Amino acid sequence: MAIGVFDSGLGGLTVLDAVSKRLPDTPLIYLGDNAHTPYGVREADDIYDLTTKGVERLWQEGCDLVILACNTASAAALRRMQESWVPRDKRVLGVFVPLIEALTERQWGDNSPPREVAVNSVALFATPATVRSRAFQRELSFRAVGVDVEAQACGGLVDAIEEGDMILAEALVRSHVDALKRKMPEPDAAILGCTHYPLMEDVFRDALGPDVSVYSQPSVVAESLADYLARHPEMAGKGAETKFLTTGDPRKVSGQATTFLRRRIAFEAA
Ligand code: DGN
Repeated sequence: MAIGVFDSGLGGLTVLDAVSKRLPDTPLIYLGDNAHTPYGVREADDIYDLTTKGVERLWQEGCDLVILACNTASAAALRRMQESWVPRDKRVLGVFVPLIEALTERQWGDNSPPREVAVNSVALFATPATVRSRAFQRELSFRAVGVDVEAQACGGLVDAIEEGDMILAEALVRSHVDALKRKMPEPDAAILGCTHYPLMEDVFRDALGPDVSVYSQPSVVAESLADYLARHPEMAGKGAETKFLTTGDPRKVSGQATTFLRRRIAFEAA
C-alpha cells in the first residue's frame, strides 16, 4: 500500500516533496493529470470528473488514502466526492482543511462549533476556479466566526511559474498583492492557496510585508498527514519508494518536472 498524491499537473510536487521529507518511510505514488492541466480555468463539473478519474487510478495502484494536492480540485470537487462518492474503506483528503485548522489553531478533525479566533482578516491568493468556488470561505465558516476573507484570483501566475519565467512571475505576484491590498490594506494572514505559489513564497512575503503571517501549504499538509497516519497507521504502507505517474507524455513531463523542482524526476505513463 502507498499514499497517493493527486494533482492537476506538476504543482503538487511541492506537496509531495514536503510529505516525503516529513514521512521518509512511507511509500508514495504521485499522479499528475498533465493531459488536462491547468484545472484553474475549468468549470466545476469538469474538474470533478477529472479528479474522480485520477483518484480511481490511484486506488487501482493500491492507494487507499489519496491527498488532493491541487487546491483547485480540493475546492471544486472534494466535498462532493466525500459526500457521495468515496467508499467507506477509502479516504480522500484535501489541502484546505489542514490549512484552515492551522489558521484557526484547531486539532485535526476537531468538529466543535465555529468560534472566534486570533486572526481577523485573511487574504487568499488562488486560481480563478478556486476563488470562484468559495470553498475556502465555506470551510472556514465551519470553524471560525468573524473572519474577513478577501480572495485574489492570480491569473497568469501558474503559467509563468511553469514556463520558468520568474521575472514575469515576480511582477504578477507584486501586482496581485497590490490588487489585494486595495481591497484589504492590512490582512493579518495570507494563504498561498495554489500548489505553485510556494515557489514564489519569498516574493509574496516581501510584497505583503513583515506584519502578515504567510501560510504556505506543503509543510502544513505534510504535518497534518503525519498526524492523520499516527491515528490511522493502517492507511500507510512501508518503504521509501516514490513512483511518479502522468496522464501526459512521460518524457515531456519528466523534463518539465526536472525544471520545475530543479532535480531529476522520471515519470511513467499512468
Ligand atoms: N494545482 C493547481 C492548484 O493548486 O490550484 C494549480 C494548477 C492548475 O491546474 N491551475
